[in-house]
Amino acid sequence: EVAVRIDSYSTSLRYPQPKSLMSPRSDVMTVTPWLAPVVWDGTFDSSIIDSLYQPQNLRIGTTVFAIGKYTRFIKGFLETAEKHFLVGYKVNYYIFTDKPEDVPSVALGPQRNLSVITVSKFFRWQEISMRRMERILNTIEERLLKEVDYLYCLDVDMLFHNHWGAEVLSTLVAAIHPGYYKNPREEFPYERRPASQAYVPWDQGDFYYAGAMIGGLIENVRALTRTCHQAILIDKQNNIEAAWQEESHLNKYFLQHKPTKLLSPEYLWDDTKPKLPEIHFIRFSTVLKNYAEVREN
Ligand code: 2GW
Ligand code: MN
Repeated sequence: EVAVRIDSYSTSLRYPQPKSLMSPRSDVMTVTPWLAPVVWDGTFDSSIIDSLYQPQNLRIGTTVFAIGKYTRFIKGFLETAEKHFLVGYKVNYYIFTDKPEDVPSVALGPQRNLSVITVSKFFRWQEISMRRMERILNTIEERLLKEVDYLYCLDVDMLFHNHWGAEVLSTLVAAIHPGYYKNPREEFPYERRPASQAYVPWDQGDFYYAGAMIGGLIENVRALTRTCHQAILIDKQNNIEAAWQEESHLNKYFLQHKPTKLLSPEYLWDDTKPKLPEIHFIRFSTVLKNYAEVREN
């Protein structure tokens, strides 16, 4: 049982009283119409969050794919994750790579471990990205169900810059894409062809969610990867590939299975964008990369 045990709360902790008539933020949405919190700076108190989650001795898994030239991103990802990602919690990194000899050794803190999982390289980059769903699903069923309570699946071409802590934990967690949080739904780059399993009609959609972060309880991430992988296979049989590969399928899934917690763009930023006033902290952000160079075979 991994639900938060409120009964274990220690009364020794002192913190400012929550104010019933005051919203922590007036400039951003902090709760969705289905009552899922949207995590922004100012909406949570880390000392309370940690006092709830720390006693549960949670095991948190993190999958990261680094295939071909993307092995160059592992070092920065891990070094900065050690500074900011769920520090103080038991974290297992699972690095999927075709070049296990290129995985650098990075000093890990206490209670933190790393497993390398050797996988083959797909010829098309779209497959490399899309097949993560299948590979995560298989690994969940082979071992992660036994090894972790929560699983977070992240892009590797990223760096942590600030706290990314236990406030992200919930049953099913999505990150709002930094490129589309101000846009009307008609401008979201959903798959618009009805022939695809990822199809979303123009008059539907809550947010545009990023493919670079999927999280939640292991059973919920299992259900998500299973459904998305099956949808990708059906599309393949029908000779159609969704506009943004697995990100399109993920967006269809989150429309039908609402996330229980949303991460604001603080939690998944893009360094090519200027920092905007509502973004108090950039916590995790894409590394600027030379697309042409890193993507050639
Ligand atoms: C990807 C695109 C083109 C050429 C190579 C690759 C590639 C990706 C690769 O050679 N090796 C590799 O390990 N990857 C993994 O796939 C790696 O973990 C990377 O972070 C992830 C997604 O590829 P990435 O980071 O180049 O895609 P983004 O950041 O431009 O894209 C978003 O859209 C993608 C779908 O097209 C995914 O949904 C991704 O999660 C999104 O962030
Ligand atoms: Mn990426």
